[in-house]
Amino acid sequence: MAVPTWFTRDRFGMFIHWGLYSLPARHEWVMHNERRAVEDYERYLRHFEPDLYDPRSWARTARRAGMRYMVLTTKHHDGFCLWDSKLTDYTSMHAPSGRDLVREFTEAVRAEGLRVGFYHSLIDWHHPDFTIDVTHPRRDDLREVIEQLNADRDMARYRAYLRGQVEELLTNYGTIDYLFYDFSYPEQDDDQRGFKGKGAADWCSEDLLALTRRLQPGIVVNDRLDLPGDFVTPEQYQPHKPMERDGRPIAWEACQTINGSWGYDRDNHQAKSAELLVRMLIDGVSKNGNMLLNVGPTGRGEFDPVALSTLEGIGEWMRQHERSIRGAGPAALRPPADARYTQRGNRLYLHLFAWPFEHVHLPGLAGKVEYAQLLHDASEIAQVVTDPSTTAANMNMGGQPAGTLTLKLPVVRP
Ligand code: FUL
Repeated sequence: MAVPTWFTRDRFGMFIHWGLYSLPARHEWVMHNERRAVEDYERYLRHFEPDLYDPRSWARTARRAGMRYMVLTTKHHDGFCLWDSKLTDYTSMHAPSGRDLVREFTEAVRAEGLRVGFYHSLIDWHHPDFTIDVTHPRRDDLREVIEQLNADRDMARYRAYLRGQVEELLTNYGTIDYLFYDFSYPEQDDDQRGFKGKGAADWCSEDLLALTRRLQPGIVVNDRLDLPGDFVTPEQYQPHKPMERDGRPIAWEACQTINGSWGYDRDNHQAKSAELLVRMLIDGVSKNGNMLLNVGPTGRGEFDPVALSTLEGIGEWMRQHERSIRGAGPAALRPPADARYTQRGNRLYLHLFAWPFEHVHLPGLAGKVEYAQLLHDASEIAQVVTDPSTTAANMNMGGQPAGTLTLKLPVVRP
C-alpha cells in the first residue's frame, strides 16, 4: 500500500490518551502496574464525568501547535470504550459522561480541518475472554493458576469482539484517515519480558487488516498488528537515520510523550521543553519521519497547563518555521555538527541546534545557493565562498576545503 501523501506531507500530529486511567492520574498502565482487579478498577466508570470536554478546543490547540491530524484512544488496554459500542456496557455511554465521546471528537477534528485518527488496543484487560498472560499479573509463581483461569477463556470470542468493535468504529464515524493498533508481539513461548503466546494469530491480524482496508480504503495503518503495515512506530525514541524496509525507505512516525507518561500523570512534572520537542520534530523530518506528540487530558476533559504552554511554544515556532517542516523531508547532504537539514523542493533549511559564533561552514554548497536568509524574518544572510587560493587569509575561517560555502550569521542569536 502506498502511504497517502497527506501523511508524509503533514508531518506532525497529536496523540491523545484519555480514558478511565485519567482519573487515578498515574499512568495509563495503572491497572496493570498496581495489579488492580477488574472489579476494583471498574469503579472509575462511576466517576468518569468529563464535564469540561470540548474537543473543538482540543482541535484548535492542535492546529495552533502546527499539527494536522489527531489520534484518540478509542479503547486502551484497560478495555474502556469512549464510544457507543453495542458490544459492551463498558463505555462512556454508561458512565456519568453519558456521551459518545468518539463521535464528538471526530466531528470537532474535521470541523477544524484536521485528519481523524483512532488508536485501538488489541489488548483488553477487562474482557472476560482475553487470555491472561504472565504480564498481567506479572507473576511467575502464579503461572499455574493463570493457566487454569485461561482454560475457561475463549480467545475466539474475544477476536469476534475485537473485530466487531473495529467494524463499529470504521463504519459509524465517517472517513477515518489513520489507525494505530496497539500492540502485538511476536508469537513465542516466553521471553524475558514474560510475554506468552500472543502474536498475529491471536488477533487474526491478516483479517483485521483486510477488514480495516475494506471499510476505509484510504486509511493509513501502523505496524503493530505484527504485520508490516504502512508505517513504522518508534516509541519514545528518535531513529538515528531514515528508516528502511527491505532496503527501501519506509514512512515512520515517532510517538513521543511530553513527560514520559501517555495518560494524565498528575504528579509527574518532568516535561520536555517546547524547544526540545521542536528539535525532535526537526530531527525526525530530517530523517523522513513524522512526530505524533501525546497529550493526556484530565478526567474532566481538559489539557493541563503544562501541555497547553508546551503546545503554545511549539506553535509559536511553527508559525514562523512551518515551511521547513510541512511538505519537507531529508536532504542528500551531510549537515554540520549540531545541525539538521530539511528540504522542500529547491529550498534547503539549515536548523542550527547550537548557535555557532558568526560563521557556519557548509561543505559542498559553494555556488549552489542563490540566496540565503533567516527563516523567521526573511533577513538576508551574507554568503562567502571559500577560494582555495586565499584560504590562508580567509578571515579566521580555519582553512575550509574548496567548495565550502560560509554563511555569516548574526553574532547574537535572534
Ligand atoms: C504502548 C502502550 O502500551 C502505551 O500505553 C501507549 O499507548 C503507547 C503509545 O503504546 O505500546
